[in-house]
Amino acid sequence: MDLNPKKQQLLKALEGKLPQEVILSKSEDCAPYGGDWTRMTGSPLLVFLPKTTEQVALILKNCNELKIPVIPSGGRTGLSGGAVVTANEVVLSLSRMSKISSVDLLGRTVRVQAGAVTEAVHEHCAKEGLLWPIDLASKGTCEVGGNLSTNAGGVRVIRYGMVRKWVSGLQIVTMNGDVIELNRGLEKNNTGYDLIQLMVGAEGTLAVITEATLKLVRLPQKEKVLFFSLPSLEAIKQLFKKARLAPFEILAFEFFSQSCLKAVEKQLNRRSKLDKPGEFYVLMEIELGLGSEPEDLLEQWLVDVLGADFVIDGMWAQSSTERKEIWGLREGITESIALTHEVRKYDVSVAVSQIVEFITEAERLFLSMNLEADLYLFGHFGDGSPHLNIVRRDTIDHKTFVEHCDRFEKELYLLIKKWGGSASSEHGVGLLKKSWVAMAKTPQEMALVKAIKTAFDPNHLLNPGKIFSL
Ligand code: 2HG
Ligand code: ZN
Repeated sequence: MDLNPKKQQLLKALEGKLPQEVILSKSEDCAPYGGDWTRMTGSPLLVFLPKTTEQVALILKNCNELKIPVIPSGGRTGLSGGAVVTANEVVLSLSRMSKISSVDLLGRTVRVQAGAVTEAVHEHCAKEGLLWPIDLASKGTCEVGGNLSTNAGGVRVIRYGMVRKWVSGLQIVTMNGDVIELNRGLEKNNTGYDLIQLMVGAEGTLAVITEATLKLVRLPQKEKVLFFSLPSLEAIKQLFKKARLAPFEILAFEFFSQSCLKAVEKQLNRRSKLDKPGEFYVLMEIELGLGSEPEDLLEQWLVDVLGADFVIDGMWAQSSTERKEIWGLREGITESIALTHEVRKYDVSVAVSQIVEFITEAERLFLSMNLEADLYLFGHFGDGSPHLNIVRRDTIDHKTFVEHCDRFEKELYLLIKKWGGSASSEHGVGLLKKSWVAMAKTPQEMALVKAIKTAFDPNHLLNPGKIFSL
């Protein structure tokens, strides 16, 4: 028999008020909800899987009264530990609230519940020729509530920006059980503080998002995927300059190093279709204009680029299968590296115009420290957002690896500061980037942040310890 008094009190307070299937109490049933893709994990006190906003409100209100901390949970694909259980908190999973309403064609919006899976929203809106333009490798598992709470990025930020641009209404529930509608999907509503934008990126520390009105765009019509091998980072910059001046819209401009490609090729057991390898690769997705002969313009551009000395090889996908194959090489990197190795991840951003200089210096720093680890470089070149994955060599154990990474991290954060960048470009802060927040924000800024937290959640019970410690 489980004697945890808080657990017994909460179950008693909710007795007869919630259907049985909403509550998981056996530790083996709760365990999968304790962690995320960082592989950090903890044991939830209880897991709730509500089906309605009223149930969310009831759970939060009772937890508040009993002073029990709550972790809101989406698809748990985060890479910063934002949804990880650390001290036996209750987990509130929104996964069973996954309804997607019909698309509002005039308003170009769709109303969804927070547990809707991102890819399901894409498929739903595609039937109307529309798109919620958030595209990330985890789209088949991550949920809209998590996307909003972390202000997710992804591979199309260069074209559409981050998640915060694509929401015009939120329903939230505060810790005391109040249900609040924010902005009601209005395009224009100039009435002071924008609480939606405060909720986006709050990582579930202020209130729980239960529904959202998402803004949509026309589905790109004529997409093309191009793939290049290049000799250096400087060459990527030159290609990017050419692409910026080209007669088409860039939807994605992603890069990765040869070691990343090799890891993915090994895992997928197939080779890239480029004949000549390079130190780096670029996947570029574009949308052709709707005017006459756009393909001819692209062909001319490609011939010109392939003739330049900074490109080793290049191709353009000839079918949707080939397009998916090329995207598979980019989207498979995280998994391919993590499957066989222990990894420490850095999700950095600097001004787009300085990305090459920054990566060069970061790489130099890494090599100068002679760590028993390898550096895998990839990410969103066109957003100034490289991912640095540090991979443990077999010559050291886990403990030594952590020490090596901690040493590197200190220096890396100083470097990021020097370049005026950020140590969390798109993965959020969670548990892993807290030292960066403490270092990057002034005491005055932190005091305001903490005052906002206290205004929403006076007992400090929502996702405690994430982003900052109180
Ligand atoms: C990506 O861009 C994701 O693929 C994951 O943000 C990055 O694994 C990583 O470090
Ligand atoms: Zn990324």
